[in-house]
Amino acid sequence: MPPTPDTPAAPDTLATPDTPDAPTWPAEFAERYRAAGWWRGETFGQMLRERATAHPDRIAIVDPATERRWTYGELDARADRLAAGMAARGIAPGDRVVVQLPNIAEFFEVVFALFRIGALPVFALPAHRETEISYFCRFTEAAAYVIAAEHGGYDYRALAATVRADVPTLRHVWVAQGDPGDFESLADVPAEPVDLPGPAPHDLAFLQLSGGSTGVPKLIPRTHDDYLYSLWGSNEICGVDEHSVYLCVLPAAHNFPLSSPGTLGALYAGARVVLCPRPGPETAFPLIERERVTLTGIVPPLALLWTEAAATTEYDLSSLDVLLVGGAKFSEEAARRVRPTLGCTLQQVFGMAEGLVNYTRLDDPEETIVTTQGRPISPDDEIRVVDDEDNDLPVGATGHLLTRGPYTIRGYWRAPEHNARSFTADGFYRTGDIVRLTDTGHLVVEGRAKDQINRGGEKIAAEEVENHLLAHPAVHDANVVGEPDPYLGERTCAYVILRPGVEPPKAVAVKRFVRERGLAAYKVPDRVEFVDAFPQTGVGKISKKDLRSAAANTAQDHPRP
Ligand code: OOB
Repeated sequence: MPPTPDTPAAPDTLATPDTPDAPTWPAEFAERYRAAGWWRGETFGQMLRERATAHPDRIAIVDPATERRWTYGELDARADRLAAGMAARGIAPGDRVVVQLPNIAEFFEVVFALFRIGALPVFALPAHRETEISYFCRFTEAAAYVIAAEHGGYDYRALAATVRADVPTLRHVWVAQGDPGDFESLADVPAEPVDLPGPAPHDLAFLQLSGGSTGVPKLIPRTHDDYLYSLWGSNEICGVDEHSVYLCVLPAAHNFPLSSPGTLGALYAGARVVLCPRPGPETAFPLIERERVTLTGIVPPLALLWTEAAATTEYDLSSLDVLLVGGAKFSEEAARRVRPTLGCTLQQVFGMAEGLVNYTRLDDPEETIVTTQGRPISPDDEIRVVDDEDNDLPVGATGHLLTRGPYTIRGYWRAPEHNARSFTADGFYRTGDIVRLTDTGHLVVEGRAKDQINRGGEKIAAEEVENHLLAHPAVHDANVVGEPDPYLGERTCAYVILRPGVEPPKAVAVKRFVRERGLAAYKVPDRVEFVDAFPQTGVGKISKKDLRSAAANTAQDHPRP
């Protein structure tokens, strides 16, 4: 066994010091969470080492696209060797490394190598393009960027070349799969393991992306202590143990498949992770049969597809015990179809990368499972449902959800102005969700106050897309809203006022313009409508509420092609 790179928390490091980059839990909260046993004082590096020592030959990761099966011992050794090679190339504790990988085994090798160093993965999604990646690299002053050469017909090396030319801090681009072109292959980085001091449990582990409602995404700083709690807390609720097999269907970097209970929860339990290269039933169902998958997590539009396909599938899905559905509201009718068609228990998940995760419990009555979005992981998750003036509302009333707890952040990374708005003075996170609490303590999501569109689980900040539309020379003003979609739940509609006297562009040209600005495809408006004016509120502000109902009416008249 190579030397242990992580040192346990020294007794004098028990506070969670505010980092210069983000506020963290006040000492009395940190003490409480430790005393309650939520924060166990471990790091991801130690966690993997312990599992690898206990059962080195057990399979940890199955990558069906390349027919690789890595044991815990192998994953651990790979993480050590990659950490040594990255450290030799100057990656130091606290450095940020943007990781943009599809669902391939290297994702875990890279992430655990960075955890061992104490460098922070910044979790980009494969759908992100130049606009997003340049921003993440620049804003985090990233030292490195990890990609696959190609995925889904897209060449990430071209993207990396542009970004590297743009961002002076970016010293390395590593290509984890495929021809590295002008960059270094990740396979050439590993070196003989070295003794690395490693992070402390209260240190930051990584930066996750917020769905956001502002012009640019905010970064979410998660610590080893707090994230590990969300993993084992989820495992207990979702029944994950060493016999579980978790199928990772959604992009691995997203908080839901990462931690609810996700791939990292499965690894925490000493279970097996199977990577699903594409989310459709034609890829997932054969893998469920072959690998005897016991649980997985998907978004509502996929759940619709899966339940439809399950009715006529030839594949044996009988190993599947639990289907987690979350990321967006799952309709009651669709929820009712899960057990009869897939033969497993539905678990609704209402979570957020900022922290709080709610689950329906496996032994909840069926009515609770299909009509609520669950209740929090922790007895120390504090939930407030408030009116517009932050007054607490009685149980059963609908209002804004505020939350605070042992795995909910106290502030975004390097964003003091946002933090003043997104958190109360006493540290509650303003989720932007409109909810109702039932008398059993379950939450029902009733809507959203934040200016965001939830397109089948993919979050789009209206302001971000509006800014891109405003860059079009013919556009005078733009407003982006969500409109109902039978499959996605919501899709985007952009209302645009054109400049007088210009040649009016076609709607498709406006969409193309947005796409060509290097934005993730899911953010390109589904529909663009030209108008002469926007509806206004009584005080003369633009009424997004009226735009939303106008969009809903049109959507009803013109269903999706
Ligand atoms: C998950 O995380 P994010 O950060 O992409 O998005 C969080 C937001 C929530 O604030 C809420 O607006 C929405 O997504 N949401 C749901 C929902 N689950 C998430 N809205 C209605 N019903 C649900 N079940 O999406 C996420 C993170 C961890 C686990 C699961 C989902």
